[in-house]
Amino acid sequence: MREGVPAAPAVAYVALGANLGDPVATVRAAALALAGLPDSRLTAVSSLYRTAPVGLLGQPDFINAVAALETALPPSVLLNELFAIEARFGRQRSIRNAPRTLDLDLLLHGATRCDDGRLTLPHPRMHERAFVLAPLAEIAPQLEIPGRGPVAGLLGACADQRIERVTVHTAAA
Ligand code: PH2
Ligand code: MG
Ligand code: MG
Repeated sequence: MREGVPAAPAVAYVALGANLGDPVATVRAAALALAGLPDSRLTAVSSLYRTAPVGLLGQPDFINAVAALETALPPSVLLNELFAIEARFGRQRSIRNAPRTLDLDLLLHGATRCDDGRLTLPHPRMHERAFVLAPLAEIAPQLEIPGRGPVAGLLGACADQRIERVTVHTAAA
Protein backbone atom coordinates (compact mmCIF):
# COMPACT_ATOMS: atom_id res chain seq x y z
CA MET A 1 0.00 0.00 0.00
CA ARG A 2 1.30 3.51 -0.81
CA GLU A 3 1.88 5.67 2.24
CA GLY A 4 -1.03 7.97 3.02
CA VAL A 5 -3.45 6.09 0.77
CA PRO A 6 -6.18 4.42 2.83
CA ALA A 7 -6.77 0.72 2.21
CA ALA A 8 -9.96 -0.17 0.32
CA PRO A 9 -12.42 -1.43 2.91
CA ALA A 10 -12.86 -5.18 3.24
CA VAL A 11 -15.68 -7.10 4.86
CA ALA A 12 -14.38 -8.87 7.93
CA TYR A 13 -16.28 -11.42 10.02
CA VAL A 14 -15.61 -11.75 13.75
CA ALA A 15 -16.78 -14.60 16.00
CA LEU A 16 -17.78 -13.68 19.53
CA GLY A 17 -17.82 -16.28 22.32
CA ALA A 18 -18.11 -16.28 26.10
CA ASN A 19 -18.86 -18.80 28.85
CA LEU A 20 -17.85 -17.11 32.11
CA GLY A 21 -19.56 -14.33 34.06
CA ASP A 22 -22.70 -13.07 32.29
CA PRO A 23 -22.00 -14.27 28.74
CA VAL A 24 -25.18 -12.86 27.18
CA ALA A 25 -24.45 -9.36 28.52
CA THR A 26 -20.77 -9.68 27.59
CA VAL A 27 -21.40 -10.70 23.99
CA ARG A 28 -23.91 -7.87 23.56
CA ALA A 29 -21.47 -5.33 25.04
CA ALA A 30 -18.62 -6.70 22.92
CA ALA A 31 -20.69 -6.17 19.78
CA LEU A 32 -21.06 -2.52 20.79
CA ALA A 33 -17.31 -2.34 21.30
CA LEU A 34 -16.81 -3.60 17.74
CA ALA A 35 -19.02 -0.74 16.56
CA GLY A 36 -16.47 1.66 18.06
CA LEU A 37 -13.43 0.35 16.17
CA PRO A 38 -11.52 2.95 14.14
CA ASP A 39 -11.84 3.05 10.34
CA SER A 40 -14.57 0.42 10.55
CA ARG A 41 -18.35 0.15 10.36
CA LEU A 42 -20.34 -2.59 12.04
CA THR A 43 -22.81 -3.78 9.39
CA ALA A 44 -24.44 -6.84 10.98
CA VAL A 45 -24.61 -8.81 14.22
CA SER A 46 -26.25 -12.24 14.33
CA SER A 47 -28.60 -13.53 16.98
CA LEU A 48 -27.00 -15.00 20.08
CA TYR A 49 -26.70 -18.79 20.26
CA ARG A 50 -26.29 -21.08 23.28
CA THR A 51 -23.83 -23.79 22.24
CA ALA A 52 -22.28 -26.93 23.69
CA PRO A 53 -18.53 -26.62 24.30
CA VAL A 54 -16.38 -27.99 21.50
CA GLY A 55 -12.91 -29.30 22.31
CA LEU A 56 -12.56 -29.11 26.08
CA LEU A 57 -15.73 -30.72 27.47
CA GLY A 58 -17.08 -30.31 31.01
CA GLN A 59 -17.18 -26.52 30.91
CA PRO A 60 -20.27 -24.29 30.80
CA ASP A 61 -22.20 -23.80 27.56
CA PHE A 62 -21.04 -20.86 25.46
CA ILE A 63 -22.91 -17.89 24.11
CA ASN A 64 -21.78 -17.29 20.52
CA ALA A 65 -22.51 -14.78 17.77
CA VAL A 66 -20.88 -13.45 14.60
CA ALA A 67 -20.49 -9.82 13.52
CA ALA A 68 -19.69 -8.30 10.12
CA LEU A 69 -17.49 -5.22 9.82
CA GLU A 70 -16.59 -3.09 6.86
CA THR A 71 -13.06 -2.12 7.73
CA ALA A 72 -10.04 -0.34 6.32
CA LEU A 73 -7.85 -1.87 9.04
CA PRO A 74 -5.43 -4.49 7.75
CA PRO A 75 -5.92 -7.96 9.25
CA SER A 76 -3.04 -7.73 11.75
CA VAL A 77 -4.19 -4.33 13.01
CA LEU A 78 -7.77 -5.54 13.36
CA LEU A 79 -6.47 -8.58 15.28
CA ASN A 80 -4.67 -6.26 17.73
CA GLU A 81 -7.90 -4.31 18.23
CA LEU A 82 -9.79 -7.56 18.95
CA PHE A 83 -7.17 -8.61 21.54
CA ALA A 84 -7.48 -5.17 23.17
CA ILE A 85 -11.27 -5.56 23.49
CA GLU A 86 -10.81 -9.08 24.95
CA ALA A 87 -8.43 -7.63 27.54
CA ARG A 88 -10.91 -4.87 28.44
CA PHE A 89 -13.47 -7.59 29.15
CA GLY A 90 -11.10 -9.35 31.55
CA ARG A 91 -9.85 -12.12 29.25
CA GLN A 92 -7.16 -14.24 30.87
CA ARG A 93 -5.22 -16.78 28.84
CA SER A 94 -4.49 -20.18 30.40
CA ILE A 95 -4.81 -23.53 28.64
CA ARG A 96 -6.12 -23.91 25.09
CA ASN A 97 -9.94 -23.89 24.85
CA ALA A 98 -10.28 -22.92 28.54
CA PRO A 99 -13.46 -21.12 29.68
CA ARG A 100 -13.30 -17.41 28.92
CA THR A 101 -15.05 -14.12 29.64
CA LEU A 102 -14.71 -13.15 25.98
CA ASP A 103 -13.14 -14.59 22.85
CA LEU A 104 -13.06 -12.59 19.62
CA ASP A 105 -11.79 -14.55 16.62
CA LEU A 106 -11.12 -13.04 13.24
CA LEU A 107 -12.78 -15.49 10.85
CA LEU A 108 -12.39 -13.80 7.48
CA HIS A 109 -10.98 -10.56 6.14
CA GLY A 110 -12.23 -10.15 2.59
CA ALA A 111 -10.59 -12.78 0.40
CA THR A 112 -7.31 -12.65 2.36
CA ARG A 113 -5.60 -15.98 2.87
CA CYS A 114 -2.64 -15.99 5.22
CA ASP A 115 -0.84 -18.14 7.76
CA ASP A 116 2.01 -16.29 9.40
CA GLY A 117 2.14 -18.01 12.78
CA ARG A 118 0.09 -15.29 14.48
CA LEU A 119 -2.95 -15.19 12.25
CA THR A 120 -4.49 -17.76 9.91
CA LEU A 121 -7.18 -16.67 7.45
CA PRO A 122 -9.70 -18.07 6.89
CA HIS A 123 -9.83 -19.18 10.54
CA PRO A 124 -8.54 -22.77 10.38
CA ARG A 125 -11.43 -24.41 12.27
CA MET A 126 -14.40 -22.22 11.34
CA HIS A 127 -15.66 -24.58 8.63
CA GLU A 128 -16.30 -27.42 11.12
CA ARG A 129 -17.93 -25.50 13.97
CA ALA A 130 -21.70 -25.05 14.14
CA PHE A 131 -21.24 -22.27 16.74
CA VAL A 132 -19.52 -20.21 14.00
CA LEU A 133 -21.38 -21.41 10.90
CA ALA A 134 -24.96 -20.97 12.19
CA PRO A 135 -24.59 -17.28 13.16
CA LEU A 136 -22.48 -16.65 10.06
CA ALA A 137 -25.11 -18.23 7.79
CA GLU A 138 -27.72 -16.01 9.45
CA ILE A 139 -25.97 -12.76 8.46
CA ALA A 140 -24.24 -13.95 5.25
CA PRO A 141 -26.24 -16.85 3.81
CA GLN A 142 -24.53 -16.72 0.39
CA LEU A 143 -21.00 -16.56 1.77
CA GLU A 144 -18.30 -18.89 0.47
CA ILE A 145 -15.37 -19.63 2.75
CA PRO A 146 -12.28 -19.46 0.55
CA GLY A 147 -10.91 -22.97 0.09
CA ARG A 148 -13.80 -24.59 2.02
CA GLY A 149 -17.07 -23.86 0.23
CA PRO A 150 -20.50 -22.37 0.96
CA VAL A 151 -21.37 -21.68 4.60
CA ALA A 152 -24.81 -23.27 4.28
CA GLY A 153 -23.44 -26.59 3.02
CA LEU A 154 -20.75 -26.70 5.69
CA LEU A 155 -23.34 -26.06 8.41
CA GLY A 156 -25.34 -29.05 7.22
CA ALA A 157 -22.39 -31.30 8.05
CA CYS A 158 -22.38 -30.13 11.72
CA ALA A 159 -25.85 -31.37 12.64
CA ASP A 160 -24.48 -33.34 15.61
CA GLN A 161 -23.31 -30.18 17.45
CA ARG A 162 -25.83 -28.84 19.97
CA ILE A 163 -26.74 -25.22 19.34
CA GLU A 164 -29.89 -23.18 19.97
CA ARG A 165 -30.79 -19.59 19.31
CA VAL A 166 -31.15 -17.55 22.50
CA THR A 167 -34.70 -16.28 22.84
CA VAL A 168 -35.12 -12.91 24.46
CA HIS A 169 -37.87 -12.64 27.05
CA THR A 170 -39.14 -9.11 27.51
CA ALA A 171 -41.49 -8.21 30.32
CA ALA A 172 -45.01 -7.36 29.19
CA ALA A 173 -45.72 -3.63 29.36
N1 PH2 B 1 -14.42 -21.68 21.48
C1 PH2 B 1 -13.36 -22.45 21.53
C2 PH2 B 1 -13.42 -23.88 21.82
N2 PH2 B 1 -14.73 -24.39 21.96
N3 PH2 B 1 -17.05 -24.15 21.94
C3 PH2 B 1 -18.13 -23.38 21.79
N4 PH2 B 1 -19.33 -23.91 21.88
N5 PH2 B 1 -18.04 -22.03 21.56
C4 PH2 B 1 -16.83 -21.42 21.46
O1 PH2 B 1 -16.76 -20.18 21.24
C5 PH2 B 1 -15.66 -22.21 21.61
C6 PH2 B 1 -15.82 -23.59 21.85
C7 PH2 B 1 -12.02 -21.89 21.30
O2 PH2 B 1 -12.00 -20.56 21.14
MG1 MG C 1 -11.88 -19.14 19.65
MG1 MG D 1 -9.49 -16.59 20.18
